This record gives sequence, C-alpha cells and structure tokens, in this order.
Amino acid sequence: MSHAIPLSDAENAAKSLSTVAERIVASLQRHGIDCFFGQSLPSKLVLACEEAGIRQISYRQENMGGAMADAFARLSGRIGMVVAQNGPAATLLVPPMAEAMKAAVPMIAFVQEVETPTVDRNAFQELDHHALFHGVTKFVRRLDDPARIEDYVDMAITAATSGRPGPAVLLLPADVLRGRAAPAPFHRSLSLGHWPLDRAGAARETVMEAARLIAGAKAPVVIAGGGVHASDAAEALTRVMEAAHLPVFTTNMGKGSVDETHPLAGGVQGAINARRSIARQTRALLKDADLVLLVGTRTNQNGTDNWKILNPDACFIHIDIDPMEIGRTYEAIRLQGDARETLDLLHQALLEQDLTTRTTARADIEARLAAAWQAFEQERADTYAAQSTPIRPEFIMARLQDALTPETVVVADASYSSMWVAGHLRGCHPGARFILPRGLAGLGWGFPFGLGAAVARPGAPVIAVVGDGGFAHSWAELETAARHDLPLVTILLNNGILGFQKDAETVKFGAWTTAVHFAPVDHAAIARAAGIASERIEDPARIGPALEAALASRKPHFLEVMVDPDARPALSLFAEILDA
Ligand SMILES: Cc1ncc(C[n+]2csc(CCOP(=O)(O)OP(=O)(O)O)c2C)c(N)n1
Ligand SMILES: [Mg+2]
Repeated sequence: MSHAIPLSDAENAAKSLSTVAERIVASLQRHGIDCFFGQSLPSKLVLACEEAGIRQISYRQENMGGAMADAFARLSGRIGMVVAQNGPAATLLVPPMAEAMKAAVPMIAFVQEVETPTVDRNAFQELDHHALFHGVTKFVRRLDDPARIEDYVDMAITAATSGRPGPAVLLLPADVLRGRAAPAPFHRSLSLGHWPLDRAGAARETVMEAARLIAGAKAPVVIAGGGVHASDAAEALTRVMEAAHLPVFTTNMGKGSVDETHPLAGGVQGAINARRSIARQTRALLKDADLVLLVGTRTNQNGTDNWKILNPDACFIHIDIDPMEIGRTYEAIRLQGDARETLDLLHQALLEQDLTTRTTARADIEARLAAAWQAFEQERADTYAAQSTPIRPEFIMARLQDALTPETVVVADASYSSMWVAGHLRGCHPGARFILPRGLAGLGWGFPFGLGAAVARPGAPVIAVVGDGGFAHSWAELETAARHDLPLVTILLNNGILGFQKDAETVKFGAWTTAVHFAPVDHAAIARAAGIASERIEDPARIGPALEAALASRKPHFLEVMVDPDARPALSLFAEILDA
C-alpha cells in the first residue's frame, strides 16, 4: 500500500532544503526509511541523515553492513539501506549484494563516487562501480543532475522493491552531494520503500485452470519457497492448504510459511533428507504426487536435492513473481504474479470447484504425515535427547525449540548451522521466520543477519546460530552489537573444524586438507572483550537455563557451546555414513 503525503508539504520541504544530500534525506523519509547501516560515508549524506533523525547503525566492515541490511529487509517488509565509501569499501558490498540478488531481497546502497572533475584521472580510490556491481544488482546509476534527485532515488527504490526484488545502487559524487539542489521538475509524493511494491495476481483464466487441475488431482502437493515469506503470503497459503486439503512442504527459505505442526504440514523438503530427517520420511508423498504446486521457489539444486525429489511426470503449477523461474526446470502452468495475491485468487477459484476428491483424501494425507513425523521423532530421539559431551547440536535444537515463541526469529549461518535449524526446529505458527543465507550459502552471514534482524524486530527474541568457521568472518561486529545494545542471543557451535568442508572432503576424496582444523579459540573471551555477556558451555544441562537467561536479559548475549565434531546433519551427501 502506498502512503501519499500532502503535495504541498513535500513541495515546501523541497524548497526549503539546500544541498543535494538534504534532499536525498527528505526522499528517504518519504519512503519510510528510518534507519540504515553505515560507517560515516558518504559523510555529507550520513551527517544529513543523522541530523534528520534517521538512525545510523554503524557496521565495522561493509560485508557485514550489507548482510545486516539484507536481514533487516527480510524481516521488516521494508527496503534495507546500506551506505559506503567508493573503491575498496564498495568492493566489500559485492558479497552481501550477491546473496540479496540470488535470494531476491530489496536493498538500496548509496555509494560515494569521486569528485566529478577528478573522474577518469585515477582519482584516489576511483573504481568502475558500474562494472563492479553489474552482476549483483538490478539497477546502478550515478546522480549527476541536482534537479533529478527524487527521480533517481525513486527509480532505485522501485527497482529494488518491485518485480523480483534485489539490490539497487545510487552512486553519489562527493561534490554533487555538497552542491545545491535544484527544484525538481515533477512532483513525487509516493512512499515506495516497502515490498512487494506491486501486487499483481495471475490471469483469472489460468487461475481457474489451476484450480480445476488441483480439484481433480489424486495426490497433489505444495512446495513453498522463500517467495511466500517475501510476499507475506503465509496466511493466504494456509487458506489454500485448508480449502483443498493439500500437504505443504517447504524449502529451506520457505521454512515456517505454514505452521509446521499443522496436520497437513510436511516440514522442510530438499537436500536434508538422510537419516534423522523429516524429509526422508515424507519423500514417498512427493514421489506419489501427480500434481505439484510450486509457490515462490527457484527449484534450485538444494531445494530439490539435485532435482531428484519431485516426480518429473507430475503436472506442475508454478506461482512466481519472476517469469523466468516458472518453467526453468519443470514446465508448468504459469501463474506469474505476487504469491499472496495469486494464492488468494486460487483460493477463491478452488471454492468454486467440486472438492469431493480432495475432502475424501484428507484423512489419508494426515495419517501419512503424522506417521512420518512420528518416525522422524523416533529416529532422531538418540541425538535430540542426548546428554553427551561434547554436546550434540540436535540437543541444542531441542532446547531452542523449547524457547520458541510465535515472535521468535531464528537466524543461522551457512553450513551446518542452517541445516540444524532447518532440519530440527519446528515453526509453530504460519509465517514463523527462520532467516538463512540460502541465496548463495556464504559463510559469515549468520551473525550480521542476527544484528539486522534485531534492528528490524526490536521487540522480538532473536537468536543466531553460527559455526566457528563462519563466525570468524564477523568477530569485529561484536562491538557493533555492544555499541548499539542489540538484544541478539548468539549460539556459537564450536566444533573446532570447518565441519561441512571436512566431511564433504571425506565423502568425496577420503581425505581432507590441512585447512579444516582450527587452533583452539576462546570465542566467549572475544565476546567478553567486546563488552558482551558470554559463557562457554560444556555441560548440556546448562544450555536451557543459559538460553532462558540470555533471552530474558534483552541484551546482546553470547553462548559458545562446545559441540561434537562428529555430529553431521542429515544431508543427502552423508546418507551412507549416517546409515552405516
Ligand atoms: C564465503 C564462503 N567461503 C567458503 C565456503 C565453503 N564452506 C562451506 S561450509 C564450510 C565450513 C564451515 O565451517 P563452520 O562455519 O565452522 O561450520 P560447521 O560446518 O563446522 O558447523 C566452508 C568452508 C562458503 N560456503 N562460503
Ligand atoms: Mg565449525
């Protein structure tokens, strides 16, 4: 929904402002941006932001600031904003933009550009930013004309928040920022900093065809991806699930898009499908499916376990905002549109069908799913309840499960942290959020994701689960957490190794390289040195009470848990080891 402010106010405000930087700030306010991740640069812009009351959350390194902006966007429904210096600082924004690009998360970066008269003279820290950002953004422009400030801010934000969302960059030459703004030739009053910006549904006739096919199918299933969360479509998906009695599975990014304790919920499907996984127990339901409704998913390698878990002979229906994702691998009835809007249309169309086949099928589906969850609980019971030392990560997940509330946000780094969270926690309401860097699965995103999440949801409990390898990318941001007093509870799984790396090399080559074992690190001491309450935990009995106290403190808190280096998540790659 767009929120217009009275034109006269905007015009008056614009007239009374003098510099380009100040006029950019007025635009940011119009777009509802009240905070950003930065490190003072571009100085003129950041000074103007702070003067206007837009809060700067200061990062220690640009990689991390970009990841914070990403998680902020995923959880707030608003665009994430990050700012940086030209040259080396700009290069460090590339990794978080790459993740946001692949995961379809809207981000706007304001990057300083060298002074206009020095362009193409090898100015200090001059770099071809257009070329730099080309592969990781939807939009890169330089603002040169002091009369076109609003045009370019609005274009960049529109690019980020519309269609398939993603990062946009506005390059701001330092001299232009300091210079006087000129009157804007056209009025702009809309607020565009929320997403999805436009909510177009798929065409009615195609929706009707999809509804007819679902009503007539013998064994339809739903695969829900991250697009369901992006579109705030959890309730809409739940209505479709209920109306047509459809079993719903999710990808890692779609985790929580339906209540995972609902009798029609099948939990996460994908590559975590070996021993001690729910996916292993529900796989037969996918194999038996004669119709697959895909919602907001890229049908990527991980989500489909190498494109093996879906029956290729099934009829596919695909709802996606991005027309290129529809039919990428599985040719499908094309429902191109916003997930929430299209699911609502599908729901209405389903109610016009004879749903007798679906109604009759429900009891059997629920029985199969209940049996699957029960078999999963039995199979994982040994590790989930294990009081052993070093501690089993599954036991930590059991304590985390006890602590989950409808408001809790769980964030994880790539590698095993993501897999323990995706594979063992059970979201207990539609739209429960688990923020995982599955765009590219880069190491080091977990901790800054947690910080961005804590900014986006100030009242909510936020817990980040990270590995010792990935966390080392982000140590410096402990000071960020302390300085801004962000109530993030971090659980570090210290197994002393690059766990996935070591185990994957073992499976593939029967050997591992010298890089995978770390020297011992006292992470709790590092956190303490940065001013954060911390504890190293070696006794499993401490986990529950420590977690409870950390959450109750509403302060940044760091729990380093010494975990079993031989604990492996149920990744299909490890199927043979785990079954041995
Ligand atoms: C930026 C980046 N570098 C390298 C990798 C490759 N990689 C994937 S998992 C992994 C090991 C992670 O170790 P740690 O963070 O300690 O987690 P663990 O698996 O031990 O729980 C590595 C090196 C990656 N995914 N991203
Ligand atoms: Mg590790």
